Amino acid sequence: MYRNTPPTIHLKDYRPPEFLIDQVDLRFELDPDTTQVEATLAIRRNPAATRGDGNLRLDGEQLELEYLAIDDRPLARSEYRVEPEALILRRVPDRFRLVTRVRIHPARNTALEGLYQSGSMLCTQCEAEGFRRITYFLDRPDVMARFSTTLIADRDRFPILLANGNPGPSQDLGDGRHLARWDDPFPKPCYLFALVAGDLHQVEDRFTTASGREVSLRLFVEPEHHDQCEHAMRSLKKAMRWDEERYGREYDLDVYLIVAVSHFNMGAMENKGLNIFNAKYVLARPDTATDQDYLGIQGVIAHEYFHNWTGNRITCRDWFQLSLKEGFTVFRDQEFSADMGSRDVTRIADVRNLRNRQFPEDSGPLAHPVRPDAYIEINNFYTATVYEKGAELVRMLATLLGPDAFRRGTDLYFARHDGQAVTIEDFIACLAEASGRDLGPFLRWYAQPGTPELEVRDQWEDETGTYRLTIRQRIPATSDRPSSGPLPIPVAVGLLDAKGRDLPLHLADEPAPTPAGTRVLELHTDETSFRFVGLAARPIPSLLRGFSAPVKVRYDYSDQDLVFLMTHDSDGFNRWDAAQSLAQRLLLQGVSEPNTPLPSGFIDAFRRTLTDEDADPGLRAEILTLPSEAYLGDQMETVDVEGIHRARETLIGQIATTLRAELLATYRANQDPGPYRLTPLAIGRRALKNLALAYLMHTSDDETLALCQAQFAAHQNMTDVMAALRWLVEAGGETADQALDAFYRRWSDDALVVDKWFGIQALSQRDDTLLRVESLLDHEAFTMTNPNRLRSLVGTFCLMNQLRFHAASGAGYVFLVDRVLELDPKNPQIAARLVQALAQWRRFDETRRGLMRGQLERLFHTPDLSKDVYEVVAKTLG
Ligand code: 0A1
Ligand code: ZN
Repeated sequence: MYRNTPPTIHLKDYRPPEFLIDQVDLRFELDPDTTQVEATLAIRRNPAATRGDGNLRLDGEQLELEYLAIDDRPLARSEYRVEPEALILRRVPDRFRLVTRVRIHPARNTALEGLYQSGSMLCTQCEAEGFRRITYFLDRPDVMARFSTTLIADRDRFPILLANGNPGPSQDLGDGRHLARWDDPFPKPCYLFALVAGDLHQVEDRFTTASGREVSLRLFVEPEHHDQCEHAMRSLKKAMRWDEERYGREYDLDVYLIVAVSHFNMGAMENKGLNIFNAKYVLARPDTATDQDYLGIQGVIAHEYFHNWTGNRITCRDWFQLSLKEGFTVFRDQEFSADMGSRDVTRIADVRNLRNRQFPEDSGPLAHPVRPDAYIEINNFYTATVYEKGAELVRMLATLLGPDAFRRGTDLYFARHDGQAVTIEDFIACLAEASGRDLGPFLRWYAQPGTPELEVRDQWEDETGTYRLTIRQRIPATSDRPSSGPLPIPVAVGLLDAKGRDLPLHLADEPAPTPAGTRVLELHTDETSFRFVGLAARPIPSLLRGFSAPVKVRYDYSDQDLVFLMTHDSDGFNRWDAAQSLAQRLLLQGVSEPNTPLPSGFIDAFRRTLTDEDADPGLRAEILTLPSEAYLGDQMETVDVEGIHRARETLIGQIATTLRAELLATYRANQDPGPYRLTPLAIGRRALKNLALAYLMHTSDDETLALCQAQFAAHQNMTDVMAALRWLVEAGGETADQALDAFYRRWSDDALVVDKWFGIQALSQRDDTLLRVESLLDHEAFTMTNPNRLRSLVGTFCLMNQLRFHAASGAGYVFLVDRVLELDPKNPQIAARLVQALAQWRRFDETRRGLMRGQLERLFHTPDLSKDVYEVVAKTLG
């Protein structure tokens, strides 16, 4: 139990800051045990704010104040007050220079917020509110200041000293220490502050911007990773060029620094000029990283780079506007990835991720709008809704405006708001002004939680050759919030003839048809009808192509329609989506009536896709991948954990047995003995081959087992090794143990690969998985203090293994809560994320519901929970 319920912060209470800070000069004497931070702040009253009580309240947590002066005059005890989370200065002048000196303890910082130690280096993480653990400050994004940073540290232990901006003079201090100065000319909020000190290997490259500026690009990694940097550097240069071409955005400092650290709560951080990355999103070599790792690195490197404009040059007025920078930046990185790789496969991966993570969030107890209006702990709002649904909203805006008007809108946004901290309304206003469209109603998307549903009906009139589509939108009622009114929704559709060709689309009130292909229909009211004329026969509709809006579509397709779309649709995304819908239907039928025969044509469509040499192998692999157990669970009123598993295994078995010859042929045809390449084709071929292997291993006879073992032993690249290891582990017994031992022996020195080793064991569907996971807690390589390691074992088991985590005994739930209680005092951010494994508790049968509820209550009644965990538990219990 939280002794006093922590306060809720509301968007409606936003007030401009009473004071502004123009210049910050920081001086760090760095040491892992005790670091001294001296801050000199040029502070003035904000003319745009109403006057308060004349006091100045600075944020500060876990700081030991040593010195305090205004305009060089040390303050008397009566002139200030130190509280656990603030420093209050009484009756300050309208304009003054404040000097504070505090002591902090990086090596004791296990929360990894503020200044902390990772291995032998020191680094920072300030978003959202970590800067207040470094020095007293107005820790809010609408206070933008110019920063200079002076770093002093032992030269041998910390030869590299980095901070934001451009490098200034450095100096040997003669006493074993050295000093480096950094100046950032761009005003920024303090959440973008960063420093790094360490003994690091540097990889350097150059980039010439479109206007001819030379930028030095530097990547810093722990020395043993010196040969795992190439892909990150290449990705950075591609992202820099893409942002110039696509958005007209150039880089603005002389240097761009990226540091890979092994202890990091999230993926990476866009600190101005000095990005700090979870090493997982930097380091790659073909023998250590999978294709998915490579793509993840490319996407995250781009994401952080794109933040330089969408987040840094223009930032958020307050944390409720988080999606202003995150939604837009995710949209930008998704489009970049689509341009660099296979557009269909990229889109499918993004939508699968949205459906698997955001849709459940949006229908559960933690649902919130893309722009939340209240929070207890802002760190809990770095969510799939703010990020991924936020990106879908920007995508819809881009679709509604079209590429030219959208670009005019973003140009206007960058020109008008450069150097400012703004709101989502400011962004929308620029898009509206540049396009001449009224986007007022679109703001409802930002305020309305829940996934809208589109009910689609159609009608064919043979005599007139008219086809009518009627689309009704329904916004699910979420708890306390009334629907905000109809949403503007772009619905991309195509109509197919019996041969699968796209038809010209001629709406009744238009003089001429648009050419065959896709067109975007717009919904603005609760129900809209579209009448297509001039058709020779009833068409088959291909709805919501490319997933043009984050909604659920209900349309009464027959099994045959879905088979047809899965094999014929010109829209690759919808081919996949039709396959998903059909597989979902069969699987859910299989749960309730286990012996239902497969509809005719299903296996045939699978066979055709498997052997369709003309289609992109990556897309074929996606089409042939069945929906996950968790996704199927989310489609059921009450999740039937074992029923879903059984039905899915049965279907996989049927496919594997019937198509064994084709699967073997596909496996062999897509072997690639050459050097590792990262082209979409090479990635797609590996995906297809490993999908074939997964089906084949389901029957696991001697022949397929030998194939799998050979692939594992050949060690061509980590993608193939992991694919093989996964099924060897699933095979169990000695086969599994030998493979796991060999893998660990080979890779025990590479932390990111060891994470994979833990993860694959936690993912196993074998019935002893929890026991194994529990014993792995005692493994020499396991530690709770590294978030990657913790996620790989505990996170994978609790969040990605529905079958075993939700074992009917409830042992998984007890295991989870034990870990959360252990972790919460050390790293509340990660603890709060783990608790979310229980968020869907109401969706399960009565027994499991009771067991989960019991564990949530156990948490709720624990004294001194962090705000982070308290908020998640309280909202989950409801
Ligand atoms: N802004 C970063 C994500 C991030 C957020 C919070 C963090 O610590 C609490 C760290 C990183 C991004 O979007 O990449
Ligand atoms: Zn981001």
